[in-house]
Amino acid sequence: MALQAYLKEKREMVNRALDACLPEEEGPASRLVSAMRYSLFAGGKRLRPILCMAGAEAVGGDPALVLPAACALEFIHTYSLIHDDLPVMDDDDLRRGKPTSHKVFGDALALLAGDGLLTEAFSLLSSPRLSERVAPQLVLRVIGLISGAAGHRGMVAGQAVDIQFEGKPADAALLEFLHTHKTGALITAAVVSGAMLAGADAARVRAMTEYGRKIGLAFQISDDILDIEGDTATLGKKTGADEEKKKITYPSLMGLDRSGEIRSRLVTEAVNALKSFDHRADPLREIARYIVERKK
Ligand code: GRG
Repeated sequence: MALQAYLKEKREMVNRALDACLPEEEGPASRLVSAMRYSLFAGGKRLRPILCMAGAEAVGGDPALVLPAACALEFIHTYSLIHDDLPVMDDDDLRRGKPTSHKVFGDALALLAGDGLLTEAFSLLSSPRLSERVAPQLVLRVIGLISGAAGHRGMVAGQAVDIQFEGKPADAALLEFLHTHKTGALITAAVVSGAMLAGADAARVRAMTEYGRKIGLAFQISDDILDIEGDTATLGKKTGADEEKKKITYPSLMGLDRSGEIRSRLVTEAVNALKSFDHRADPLREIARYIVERKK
């Protein structure tokens, strides 16, 4: 219950900040901005921004200080969902319980809404709101970290492999590459960027990186399991899609039971990675456990 209250409080902080970052606009670009806001406010869990703030808190920082980075992470995540749903990628009709962006705004505007969100993320990261309160060298390192995690060495590489290997034989190494890149990279960058902006030393950054990698992989295994065991109404997206599209997933390669065991082991390892942290890292410990229990 304590975790639920924590998540709610942080989600509300993020939602207010996102609204301020991207207000509705009048004029010729108003429909583009509406498309960006449509997906941004379609009801996401805000996991990545919350991890960023929890990462800052765990090292004694102020979560409000890292809000521009937290919002940037949600912009990048939302762009990736819009593009992933496009007919040229996974061609999905439902996301976050609502019709996908291209179903409402058409393919071209959905593509551009994603482009707009991705680009604006870096505008947020480089804004004075961050660099006036955090050493600019730290901000630059965080921009490097997040762009690396989002781009062709991170999430984009994972997405490329996901699409390229649909229906093809895969082994455990490819599966791990796919999941650590497509999902794990941005989740790791979220928690590490929060800690870095709050002044974490090298040892703490290493511990956070370890924690992020473990929960990122566990989170994607949960996603794979929910695609089989979850329901569309709760998840807000179609289930059974992985099997239909012959995606490479943990259950398809290892079976459901083994996938659950691997996920539990990863969560234990994630919590162990934080053993040198005090009670301020409790939300991160709880979030790791929540990954196993989540239903959406
Ligand atoms: C298009 C470059 C590009 C990348 C797309 C995120 C992604 C990569 C694809 C979405 C499909 C998918 C199942 C990805 C795995 C990551 C994942 C579980 C995304 C959903 O994240 P949640 O559950 O979503 O945090 P909400 O809606 O709560 O924010």
